[in-house]
Amino acid sequence: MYEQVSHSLLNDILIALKPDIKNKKLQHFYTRLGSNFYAIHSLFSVLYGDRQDFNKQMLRLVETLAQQYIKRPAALKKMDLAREKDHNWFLSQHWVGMALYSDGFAGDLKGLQTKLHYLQELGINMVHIMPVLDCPSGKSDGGYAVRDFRKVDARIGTIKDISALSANLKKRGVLLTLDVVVNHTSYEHEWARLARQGDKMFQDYYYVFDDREMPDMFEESMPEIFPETSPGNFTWDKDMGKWVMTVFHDYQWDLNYRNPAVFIEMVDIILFWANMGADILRLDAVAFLWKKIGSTCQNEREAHLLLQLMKDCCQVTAPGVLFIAEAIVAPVEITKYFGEDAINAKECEIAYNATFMALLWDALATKHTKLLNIAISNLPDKLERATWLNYVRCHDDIGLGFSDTDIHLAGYDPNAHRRFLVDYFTGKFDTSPARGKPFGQNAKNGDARISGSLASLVGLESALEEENPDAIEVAIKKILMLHSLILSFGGMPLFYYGDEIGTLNNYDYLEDESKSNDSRWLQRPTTDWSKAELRNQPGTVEYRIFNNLKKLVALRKEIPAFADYNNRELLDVENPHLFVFLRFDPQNSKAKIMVMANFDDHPQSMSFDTLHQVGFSQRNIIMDIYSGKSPSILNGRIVIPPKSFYWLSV
Ligand code: OTU
Repeated sequence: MYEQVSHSLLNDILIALKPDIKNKKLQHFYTRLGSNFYAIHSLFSVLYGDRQDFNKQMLRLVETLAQQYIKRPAALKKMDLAREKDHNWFLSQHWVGMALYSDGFAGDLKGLQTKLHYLQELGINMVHIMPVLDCPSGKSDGGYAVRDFRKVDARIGTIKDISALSANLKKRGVLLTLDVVVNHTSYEHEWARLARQGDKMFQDYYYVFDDREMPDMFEESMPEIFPETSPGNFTWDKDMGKWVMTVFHDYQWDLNYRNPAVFIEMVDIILFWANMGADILRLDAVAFLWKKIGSTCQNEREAHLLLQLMKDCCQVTAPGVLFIAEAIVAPVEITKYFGEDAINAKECEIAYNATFMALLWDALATKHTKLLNIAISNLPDKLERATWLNYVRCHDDIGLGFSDTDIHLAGYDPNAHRRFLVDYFTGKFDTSPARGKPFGQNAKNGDARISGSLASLVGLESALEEENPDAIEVAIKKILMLHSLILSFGGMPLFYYGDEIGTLNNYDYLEDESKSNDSRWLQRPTTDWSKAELRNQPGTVEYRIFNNLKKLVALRKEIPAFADYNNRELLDVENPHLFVFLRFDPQNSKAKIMVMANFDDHPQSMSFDTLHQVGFSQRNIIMDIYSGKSPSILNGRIVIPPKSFYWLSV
């Protein structure tokens, strides 16, 4: 029955389309629209079905999809067709990404083009260029407070530079990832400006209230995201004489997706960037898309429906483009952003594996892998056509979002344990070499997160200061071990710029008033290219990190068992310092890799029987493909040195 309603509406819409659309030959567009329309219509009805102008809004949406399809460059349309045929292309072990700020990395977008060879030298073939759009200076949130969704920030270049960069990357076979900040705009965005001038239509683009009645009700259940710099979730706007919802900074206004006009505008923007040549779009802060009194205003069902709808719309116009969900939320919530009740990802094909990231830091601090093992074995299975973005560090803080139940199971008290981790990484203990800083400390509930660059958090900064070669060696080992895990876990590894040469904390931000209260700037470096040059000089820290990572990247690409097909088995090896999992190739049962990591400061071992059980029977021909050596075996146990890893194969 329902299909019939949707078919008849689709027919009406096709008749009503503007002549400039109707007169075009849009065969592939119509095929895709036909096959996705039932889903689009159903989702749009659930969200906006009670509106008088529902059919008109549906028509506007379809027109938006068609207009952007017409504008989509022929080369990208060709790529769409190829990717539809090979729709699991992104699950391959071939891809290795890096996230970077174009200004921090290379001065600006033009500069970035001159440094692509450096990324390729390391083996990077996916680049996430951190937000490039126009933001008010000093109130930019590192690019996440967008003033104009179609204008590149003058500091780093122009839209032409993006086109040139995108074309250059395509020639090199490197994927381009760009951000779309879907949850909020800058208070200086045109919509916000008009709202401030009293335009009711644009006030309806945001959550705007005359008095504190509704904001107070929302506040009863909403947590604070930036408690130090932007406490509360609403800001009084003098010009408007009203309260506006600002979940992040007071200059970031939350968009109101109860208004279909907002949804259609954002779909238009998503498709605009798809048409600029982005292969992957990182949708920022997706957990926050729907606000409801009585809830935390995160992970609401409607937020998922909106994402499914965005995906279905993108499927019609630019089906080759993937979405990354940036949802730094509880482990059980994250997998929902792949889309529930489906085999194929219905929302975002890729999601940040924030759980794994935080667990790696936990294992590093405790030297124990109990929590890591428990939490990974409790991680829900992903959908078939979905994959993780595995990372060690990024531009944000490290949030300690493990589940309390898992922390209990590991034998810790959740609050005390989280406190310990913050203290450890901010160097509060004599035994800790870490040089992080707290971020987002909340005096009301004791919450805190951690900032700092990878190198400074693992102790390289303090080791270099002490000129202690042993400590330097340990720090480098930690950097390599963590990367060996994100490269082998299953999913796309995402390096963070600077980590490949051991870049330390950047303290410059303390001199800048607009940044000094946000410790996340510690981990947003300006690349020192003379330091990067040292990667060519044997013996230097840069050489040791860069070249070993390069080797790991190259090896990963050669190992089909590292592609992501739910082909990982976590092994219980009865040693609380080890993290061990098996990767296998679904196409070839003989091609197996055993990944082992020892988080302890002492050598650790596991029984050879465990390996035997999973098919590593002949101990004499087992080899670590990274070092090219056989691991030592003592009394029937395989031994792994401190802060080290193996990629074992037969
Ligand atoms: C994202 O962050 C960005 O990565 C941050 O750089 C921005 O400040 C923020 O959005 C606002 O645009 O929304 O779902 O703990 O992890 O704010 C997670 C803070 C986000 C970040 C969180 C995150």
